[in-house]
Amino acid sequence: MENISRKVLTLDEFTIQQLRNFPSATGELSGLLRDIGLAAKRVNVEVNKAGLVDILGDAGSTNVQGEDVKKLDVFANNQFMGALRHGISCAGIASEEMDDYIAFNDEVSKNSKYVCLFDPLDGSGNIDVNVSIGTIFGVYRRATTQGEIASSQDFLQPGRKQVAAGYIVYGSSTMLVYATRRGVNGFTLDPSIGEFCLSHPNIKCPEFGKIYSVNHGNFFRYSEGVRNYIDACQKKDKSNGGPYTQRYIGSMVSDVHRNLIKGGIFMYPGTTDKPGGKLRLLYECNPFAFIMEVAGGKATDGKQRILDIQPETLHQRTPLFIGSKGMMEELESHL
Ligand code: P6P
Repeated sequence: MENISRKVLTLDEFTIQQLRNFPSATGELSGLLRDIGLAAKRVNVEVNKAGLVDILGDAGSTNVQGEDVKKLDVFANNQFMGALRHGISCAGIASEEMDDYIAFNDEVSKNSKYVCLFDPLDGSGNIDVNVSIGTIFGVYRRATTQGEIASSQDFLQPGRKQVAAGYIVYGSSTMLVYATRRGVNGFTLDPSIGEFCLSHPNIKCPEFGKIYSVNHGNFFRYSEGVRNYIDACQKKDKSNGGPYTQRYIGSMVSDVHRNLIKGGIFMYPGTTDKPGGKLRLLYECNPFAFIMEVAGGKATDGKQRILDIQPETLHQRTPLFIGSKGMMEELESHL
């Protein structure tokens, strides 16, 4: 059966097409991705009107309809949790917004194959100033037996065990990008039909780029190796693959998305006061590390592959260096 030849494929059509190419697949992963796409559309509506809090009411107040206005990241968490709980593909979730994981205890969920970890709205501090923000998610096959209730070892798996990972960036347009081992594909929301449509098939990260992303405010708290690499970036010119430009939005989803598409390196190193860095391993760094490696890039904590780190706790942090393979190898020569 030839693939659908329609010019524009929706996310649902694409995941079903992937399913047709792998008859052994059960369709659960496609179902889970559709559930995430649905929640993303609901979050997108609220994010797009976030600037209207004076009309809609700020978090903790009641809006004109007399409903409790929730903080957007709590709202987003509830949307993704609700969509996954009511789907048929997820046995439980862990989230940046919740202290502990939640195992769904209905029969259908207990028989599901996957668990999902996510940061429902990363960079939510940027909402008030209209800077792009995003959702990040990772999907694992559960480590415990289907039929049992999910437990902590389902969520504390190294990132290399992910079967899928992705993000939604609520920016100038709203995009959903997800990776399986078969590739990375990007879908742009078409508001006229309310569907994510395939716009960036088979994304590959260029081996070299000219963008480096880091918070210079922490420069004198970085290690000597990191400072030497940043110095080398600033000295690039036409003779050695430069000149480089520094781009740092302060919203990880936007910074890493741009560097994935155009080539570049994003760094959130440890500092003298916070040697573990700021970014969370399980639901910020692991999903992006999976996506970047499938796209041909690299992701480390400065010493080892992010995807090889054995998690100890749900919310542990890690330093992160991620991006174009050639730029990462140059960084490693300085560390
Ligand atoms: P800093 C947003 O708060 C976030 O978690 C990431 O999205 C972003 O990359 C990082 O923090 C920015 O942190 O310390 O540079 O402001």
